Amino acid sequence: MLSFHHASLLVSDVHLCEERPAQVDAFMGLLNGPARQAESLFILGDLFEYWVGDDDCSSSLAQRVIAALKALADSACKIYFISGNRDFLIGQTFADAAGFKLLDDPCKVEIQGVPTVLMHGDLLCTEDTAYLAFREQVRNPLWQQQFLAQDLAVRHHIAQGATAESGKAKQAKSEEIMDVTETAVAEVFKQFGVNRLIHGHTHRPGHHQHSVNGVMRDRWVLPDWYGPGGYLRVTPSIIEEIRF
Ligand code: LP5
Ligand code: MN
Repeated sequence: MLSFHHASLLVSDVHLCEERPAQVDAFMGLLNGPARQAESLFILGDLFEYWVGDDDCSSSLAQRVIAALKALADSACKIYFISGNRDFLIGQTFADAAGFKLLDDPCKVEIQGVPTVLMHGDLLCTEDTAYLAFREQVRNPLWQQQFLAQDLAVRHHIAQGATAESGKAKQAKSEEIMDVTETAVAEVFKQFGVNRLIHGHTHRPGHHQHSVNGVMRDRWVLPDWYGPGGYLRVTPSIIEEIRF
C-alpha cells in the first residue's frame, strides 16, 4: 500500500478548459507553488472539463498542463491520478508525459499513518441509475476502442453533445439523487476497513461524518473549481481545507 509521511495535497474537479483561464492560472499556481513543498499531490478526477483521448495532447492547454505536472513530478513531489467521469480516457500516454501514476478507483493509501480511501466520488451516487448506466457503457473497453478510433473532431462533437445532454438530464434530477448514498459510503468504509474517505464529484465540499457499525468515520469532499476552487492539505497534525 502506498504510504505518505509528510504533507499531501488533494484536488479534484478542476474542470480545466480554455473558457476558464482564471482556473487554469490558479491550477498552475498550485503546481508551481504549494505543491512544491508537498510530498504528494493526488488529483482525484475531472482535471479537465472533458478529455477525448491521449492523442489530443497538442492543444496549448494540454501542453501547458502536461509541462507543469512534469516539472512538479521532476521536483520532489510524487503525483497520483484517479480519473473522473469526464476524463476517464486519460491513459498511460498522458500519465507518462505528465509524470504521474494512475490509481484505481477506489484506492486505499496510508496518509500519515491513517488508512484512507481515495475515489472520484461518482461510484458513491448509487441512486443516479441513469448515470451509472451511462458510466457502464463508456467504461466498456470495446466502446472506448470504437470511440477512440473516430476522428478527434468527431470525438469533441460527441463529448460536447454528451455534456449538453447530461446538463439537461441533471436539471430533471433531485439534489439527493446526485449525492452519495449512506449505503454506498458505509460499504466503502466496511469493505476497506478505514475511517477516512476523501473524494470529489458531488459539489458538496466539506467534512461529513458517518456512523458505521457504531464507529464515527470521516468523509472529506473536495471543492470543484467552477468557482474560485481549492484543495485539501493533509499534514501529520491537521487536515486543512484551502479555498482560494
Ligand atoms: O460531470 P457532472 O457532474 O456535470 O455530471 C455527472 C454525470 N454526467 C456525466 C457526463 C459528463 O458530464 C459529460 C461527458 C464527458 C465526456 C467524456 C469524454 C467523451 C465521452 C463521450 C460519451 C458519449 O458524467 C451526470 C450525473 C452527475 O455527474 C451527478 O452524479 O447525474 O450523469 C448524467 O447526467 C447522465 C445522464 O443521466 C444519462 C446520459 C446522458 C448522455 C447521453 C450521451 C449522448 C451522446 C450524444 C452524442 C451527440
Ligand atoms: Mn465528476
